[in-house]
Amino acid sequence: MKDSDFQAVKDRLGDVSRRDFIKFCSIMAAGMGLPLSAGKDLAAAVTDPQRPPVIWLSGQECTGCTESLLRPFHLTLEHLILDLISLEYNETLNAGAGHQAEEHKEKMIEKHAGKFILVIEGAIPTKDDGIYCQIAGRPFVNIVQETAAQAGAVIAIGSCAAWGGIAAAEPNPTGAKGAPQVLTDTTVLTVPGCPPNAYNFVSTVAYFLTYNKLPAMDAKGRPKFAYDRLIHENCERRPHFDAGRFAEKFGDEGHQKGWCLYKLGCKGPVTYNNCSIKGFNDVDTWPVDTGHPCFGCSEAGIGFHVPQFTQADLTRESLITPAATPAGIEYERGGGISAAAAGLAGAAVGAAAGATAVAAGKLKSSDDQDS
Ligand code: FSX
Ligand code: SF4
Ligand code: F3S
Repeated sequence: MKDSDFQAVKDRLGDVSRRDFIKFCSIMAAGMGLPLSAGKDLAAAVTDPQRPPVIWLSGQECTGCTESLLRPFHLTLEHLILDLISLEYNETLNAGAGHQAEEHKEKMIEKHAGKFILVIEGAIPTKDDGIYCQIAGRPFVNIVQETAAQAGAVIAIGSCAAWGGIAAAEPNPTGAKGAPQVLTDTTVLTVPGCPPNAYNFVSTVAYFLTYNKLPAMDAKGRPKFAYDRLIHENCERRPHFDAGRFAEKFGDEGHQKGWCLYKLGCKGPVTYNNCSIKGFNDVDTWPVDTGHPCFGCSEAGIGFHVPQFTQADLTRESLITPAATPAGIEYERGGGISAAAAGLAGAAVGAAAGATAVAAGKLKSSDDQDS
């Protein structure tokens, strides 16, 4: 990072020293599986005066994605990066409005054609030629298609933009779709979650600015550094799941003791995300930590689709993957999951060998254990 580049942005960083700034970037690099030394490259890229800007389009959504980026009130990495990503158009944050904002957007698109990062927030209604979401008198779907054709990279932030989210829940009256379903000929990186963790988004943007390419993605277009593990694999309540200790009702003894929320409908065993590792914003917490089952908000086909209190189907993967922490020894053994779920679990683990026997034993139904 050049001294002159850092000085040019220093007034926007408040009291943060050059050294601390590089440290922040190194932590972000490590979170993406990069060597700590890559932090210097990230710092140089996000302070480069020539960095490409971000154009942010908002469609059918609640603005929660933008809000989640704004929540930190201490000087945090997210805050710093949001200030530095050169956000040239975002309807919630624009200083101008109406014609003035639209003209500025067009100018920026023209000036940075082929280089700017297009961020899409919100679902894209497609029914009846997209008339159910219009901006400046034009259907959002058309704006998205035209802008994406000129972008250097396209990122869909939030579940709405990634796969339709709440807007696409049955019966989906507006024909809402995610960006990958509309931009079928374009590579779209998705950062699902309702809202997603700001950290995953800013890390992705910093990666693109540094390496001029998007980070490695899974088959659903999600950055692997954040979405390659089930929430259940690293959940702090996992030792209770493995030991058969479950909250049965909100407020019961198990719930008060912090036991596993599987029986209350937790979708952690079928949802890929890093919520259990990387807490949200300053509060550094996540739904399960606060006592609420994961709703599967980031997983297509789960969030806004499978009812909240329906127990997740346990797969072989969710059972055999070792937990990040060993089971505690201070509690007595719990009663196990329901007979129906145990049957599914048994079928799933039956196909695997070795370590699965341990999990299978722990997942016996209450009936089995009583007899
Ligand atoms: Fe809201 Fe974003 Fe949910 Fe959707 O997040 S938090 S409804 S994913 O598009 O604003
Ligand atoms: Fe955590 Fe939910 Fe898995 Fe229980 S079912 S261990 S609460 S992710
Ligand atoms: Fe969403 Fe579940 Fe994480 S509800 S925020 S994916 S814990």
